Amino acid sequence: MSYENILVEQRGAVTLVTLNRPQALNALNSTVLEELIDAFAKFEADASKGCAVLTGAGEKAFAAGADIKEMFEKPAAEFFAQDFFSRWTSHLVKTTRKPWIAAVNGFALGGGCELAMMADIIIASENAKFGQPEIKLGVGPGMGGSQRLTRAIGKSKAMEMCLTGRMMGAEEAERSGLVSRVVPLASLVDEAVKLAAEIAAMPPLAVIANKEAVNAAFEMTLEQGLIMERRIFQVLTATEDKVEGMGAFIEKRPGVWTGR
Ligand code: CO8
Repeated sequence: MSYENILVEQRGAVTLVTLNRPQALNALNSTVLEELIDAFAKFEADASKGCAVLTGAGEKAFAAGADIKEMFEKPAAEFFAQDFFSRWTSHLVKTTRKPWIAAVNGFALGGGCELAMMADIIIASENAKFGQPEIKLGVGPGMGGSQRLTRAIGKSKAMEMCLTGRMMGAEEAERSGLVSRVVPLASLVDEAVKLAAEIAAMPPLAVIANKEAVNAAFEMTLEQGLIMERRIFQVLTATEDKVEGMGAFIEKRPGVWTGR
């Protein structure tokens, strides 16, 4: 598949994907959806890649939301029949077992904020702005904003943002736990790729298992989550990488991972 609306680059063990519709502030249309699903499927299938980064082209926006011009004329029956945008959650969140980082450069609004929140880690540039402005369009979040934002920053702030469309700047987003760190715009992609490379250099099975364990915290009771965490730990002790990792520690040398 050749891409019209995204760019894909390979940087060592990291796949860098860039939303590339800067003239529309990287608004997310159906073509972007299909292309991102394809790019993420290729990343997931490529054993030489351990982590991905998703960012937006230009200095102004990660993504200013779902494409309003595309949605304007779409009848309700079509939104329903297509289960509009549901495929992102199944492909980018459930099927992608390897971790990926959203490097948010500017506006992440509506579906753009929701796409960033599908990532395992969000890093923001100093000019980043997060928001769920759908209420101003007479609708509401439709790709997880009311659920993931609330889990990330709590009810009061999420409610205020969904009810007023207020945007949250990078500093507030870091303080509120939505993003893991804020960096200058000029170094955003390099910082994200550096972090992704650090993750990609970890034992691959442990990476996938750790991601599953952290994500379980959003789905399970504490008791269920703690059981799952123990089982994951116990399963990982059967891997070659556990023998290598613990042996390397004792021998005071770096581990060399096989992913088995
Ligand atoms: N869709 C389509 N085009 C867009 C979008 C968008 N979301 N955002 C910006 N653009 C376009 C503009 O129309 C403009 O194009 P043109 O030059 O052809 O007129 C170009 O990008 C530049 O935008 P502006 O001139 O508006 O730039 P400003 O700097 O003045 O403003 C803003 C920047 C504040 C970001 C402004 O563009 C804006 O408010 N954009 C819309 C933000 C928004 O409302 N996002 C939410 C969209 S709804 C959504 O995401 C729902 C997701 C759930 C769907 C799932 C359903 C199940």
